[in-house]
Amino acid sequence: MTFSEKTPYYITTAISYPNGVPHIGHAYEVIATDAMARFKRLDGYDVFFMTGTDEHGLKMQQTAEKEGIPVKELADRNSAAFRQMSDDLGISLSRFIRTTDPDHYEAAKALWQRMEANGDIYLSKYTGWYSVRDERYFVEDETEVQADGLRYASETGTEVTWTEEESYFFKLASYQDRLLALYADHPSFGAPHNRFNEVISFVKSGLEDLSISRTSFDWGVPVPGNPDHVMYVWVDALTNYLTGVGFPHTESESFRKYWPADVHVIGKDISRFHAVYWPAFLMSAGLELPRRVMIHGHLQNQGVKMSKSLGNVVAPADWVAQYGLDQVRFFLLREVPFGADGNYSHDAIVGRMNSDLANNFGNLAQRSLSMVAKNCDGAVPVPGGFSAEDNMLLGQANGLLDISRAAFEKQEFSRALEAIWTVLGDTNAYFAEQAPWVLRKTDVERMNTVLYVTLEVLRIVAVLAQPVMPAAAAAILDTLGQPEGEARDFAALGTPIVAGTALPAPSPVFPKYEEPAEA
Ligand code: ME8
Repeated sequence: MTFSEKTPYYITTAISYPNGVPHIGHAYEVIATDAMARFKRLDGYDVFFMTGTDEHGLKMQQTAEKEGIPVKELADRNSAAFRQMSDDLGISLSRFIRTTDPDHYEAAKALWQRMEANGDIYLSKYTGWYSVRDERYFVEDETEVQADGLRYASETGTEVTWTEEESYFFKLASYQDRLLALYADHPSFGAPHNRFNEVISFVKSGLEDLSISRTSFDWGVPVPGNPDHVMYVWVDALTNYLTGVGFPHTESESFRKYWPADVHVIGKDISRFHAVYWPAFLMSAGLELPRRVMIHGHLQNQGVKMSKSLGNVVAPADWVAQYGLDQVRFFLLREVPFGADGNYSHDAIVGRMNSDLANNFGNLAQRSLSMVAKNCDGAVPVPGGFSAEDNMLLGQANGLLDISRAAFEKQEFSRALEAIWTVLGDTNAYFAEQAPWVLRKTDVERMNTVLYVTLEVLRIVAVLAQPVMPAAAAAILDTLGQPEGEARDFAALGTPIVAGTALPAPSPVFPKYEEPAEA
C-alpha cells in the first residue's frame, strides 16, 4: 500500500496548562494516546498525532506575575518541559502545538468569525463567581463559603471571586436540542458510558449561553474587531485541534485528509468542554464534528490526590529513571482500565514488572531462545506435525489481533493487554508441561515443534506489544530474527515465523526490579 492510500487517523491529547511542570497524570494521557497512535500506524493507518500546551488565560498571567517574569517567558519555559516529557516518554508525535504559535491565532480568529457570521455571538455583560484555576464562571448556588471566609466552587474546590465585565456570549442554549440529537444518533461520541452520561444529563438539565471573552486581562487571542477583549481561553484552546491540521485552510490537503478528528483523549475534569462546548462551536462554524471524545480517569498516589503541598507529585522522568520507560508505559496501561480512576504505588509497579514482564514474558523468551541457541544451531527449528495442544495455543495467539483491535477501538488498553498476557500465561504452562529440555533427550522433533510454537507465540505477542512497549518489543523481535519494517506490522501477523531464520544470541529484555541497597 502506498502512503496516500492509507486511511487517515487523527488523534489528540488535551493540551496542558504550562503554568507548572508535567506530572504523571499528564504522562498517563500522552502515553495512552501514543499507544493508540502506534497501534493504528502498525495497523496500516496514516496517523496524525498531536499534543501540546494551552498557554493563554488569567492563570498563566497570574503565575507569571507571581514569579516576576513576562508571561511568554513562563510559557516558553514550561512548554519546553512538556515537550521534554514527550521526548522522555518516547511519544511518536506528529506535531507539538502551542497556542502561542502564529498559525493558531489565525485559526482561533477564523473560528470566531465563522460563529459570529452564523449569528451565534452577541455582546452583553457578565456577572458571576469566577474561578481562575478552572478558568470558568459559577452561579451562586454552585459555590459555598468555607470556614476561612472565602468562597469556593463546590464542584472543583477552587476559590472564586465576584467578577463583572462586558463579555461576548456564545448562544449555547440554542444548541441543546442539536447536542442531544448528536448524542442520541452517535452513542459512541463520548466514552466511557458513565462519564458520557454525566455530560448528557448536564445538557438535558438546560444550557445557558456561554461567556466567551474577557476584558480584565490581555494574555489571549484578541477578539476580531474588538481588541479590548481577548477570547475566553477555552475557545482558543479547543481550536488547537483545528489549527494542527491546517484550519482555516479548509481546502488544504492536510485539513481535508485529517479533519474531523477520530479521537480526542481527555481527562474527566474537562469532559463538558469537549463533549458540549466543542461540538456546539463546530456546529455553529459549519465544521464536521470529531468522531469520539474518550474521557479517562485520574491517577492518584495510593488513593491520595497529587498535590505540591503533600509533596507526592511524581515527575515522569523520575519514574522512567527508576523503573524504565517501557515498564512505566506498560504499568499505566495495564493496571487501570482506561476511563476509570486509578491508583499507583511503588509496590504495584514492581509487581507488574516482576510478574507480567520479567516472569511471564522475559523469562519465557530467555528460556526458549537459550534452548534454541544451544540445541537448534541458533536458528528457528523446523517443526513436526502440530498436536492438539500446539494448535490450540497457536489459535489463541492468532485470535489476539482481533481482540486487540476491538479493545483499542474503544481505548480499552488494559483489556487488550490482559488478553495477550493470558495467552502468555498459557504459553508458560504449555512450555512447563511439554518440557522441551526433557524432549531434547527423548524426541528431538517434538522438542523442535514445542520450541517453534513458543517462538511463534512470542513473535505474535511482541508484535502486538509494540504500541505499549516500543523498545522492549523491538528488542524481543530482534532476538526472534524479525527485521524492522513490514515484518513487524500487523499485516505480517498472519505469516508464521520461518523455520531456519538465524537468531542472534539471546539477551534478557525484562530485568527483575531490584530494590536499591540502603545507602
Ligand atoms: O485541562 N491523572 O490542562 P491541564 C490523569 N489546558 N490525568 C490528569 C491528571 C491526573 N491526576 N491531572 C490532570 C487542561 N490530568 C486544559 C486542557 S484541551 C483543549 C485544554 C489530565 O494541564 C487532565 O484531565 O490541567 C487533562 O486531560 C490533561 O491532563 C491536561 O490537564
